[in-house]
Amino acid sequence: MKTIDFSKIPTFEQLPVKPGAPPESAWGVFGDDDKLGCLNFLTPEGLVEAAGSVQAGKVFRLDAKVGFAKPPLFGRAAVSHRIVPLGPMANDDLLDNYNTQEGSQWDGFAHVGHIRHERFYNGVPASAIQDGPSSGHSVHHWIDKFAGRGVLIDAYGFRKAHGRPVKPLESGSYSAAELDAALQWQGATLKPGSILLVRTGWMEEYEKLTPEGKQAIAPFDKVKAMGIERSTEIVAWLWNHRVAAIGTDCPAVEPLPFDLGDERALHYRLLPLLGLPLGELFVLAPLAEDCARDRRYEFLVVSVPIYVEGGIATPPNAVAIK
Ligand code: UVW
Repeated sequence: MKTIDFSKIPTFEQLPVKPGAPPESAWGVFGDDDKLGCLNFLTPEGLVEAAGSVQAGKVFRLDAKVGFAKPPLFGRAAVSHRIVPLGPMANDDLLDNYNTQEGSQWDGFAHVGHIRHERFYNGVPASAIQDGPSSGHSVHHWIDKFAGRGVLIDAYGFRKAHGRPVKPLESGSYSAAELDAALQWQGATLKPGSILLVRTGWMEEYEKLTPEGKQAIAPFDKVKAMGIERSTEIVAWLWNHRVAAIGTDCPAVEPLPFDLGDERALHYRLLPLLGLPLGELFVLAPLAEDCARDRRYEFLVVSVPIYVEGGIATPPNAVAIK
């Protein structure tokens, strides 16, 4: 973690700063060899300040249990847990077939490159994505960088409180204006260098489905979800607020279904262009309920990515502490 001078960071409107970099890209802002992207907005000062928001001694786990999605979404492999006896009084574990994106996850920068520019964040080519420490991008670069101020926007709770219909398992979106309105309703602010969590209600609704219902919505072309609007406005809003990472309780941060050929997809604009980690399938309801009770939507977030050199994505292994 490094101190940064936020006043020297270009606005979204000033991007790109690097000659030849694609429009709307933050390539070069944090250096040509940067592997952290917006995680650079998490500073030692921000972390110390966030520690001050720990006042009640409450810990909220943000990952669902491994294997919660049955079957995993988008055709991903299902993990299985086996106990391997070592001796009469000793055991090990085996997690077979573990896909780091089978459930709650941060998408790393090697997960998705830009379809037209054919580059990953900061201009890294596909040929540089490989197994091991020399990969062009990897979640192992994040293992000691992912802690700081967390802010929850309970977009789902905001709509419900205003008597507006909200169907998390249907396609729909939250605009920047609505996120601002929800923040105001909560009495919260989004300070520069925050890990932003947005509750859409998707996980809670998913848990209410029958096994057959879960099976039916699992394929990529069948999943529907409320999410963050696919718009230039929201991309600018995230960058100009210096959001360090965005974690949601829906499957793709953005609404589903989405067209993989659509350049406006947030997966293309946020991961490869801005270098913003995307968090999906987080557990946010217990945290949201607690925030509504004490009207405190700011807390410490600590996420410890899996230490796999060359890792594409990671379970968040994250907690919010109040
Ligand atoms: C999609 O691309 C829809 O999601 P994920 O980040 O899980 O691959």
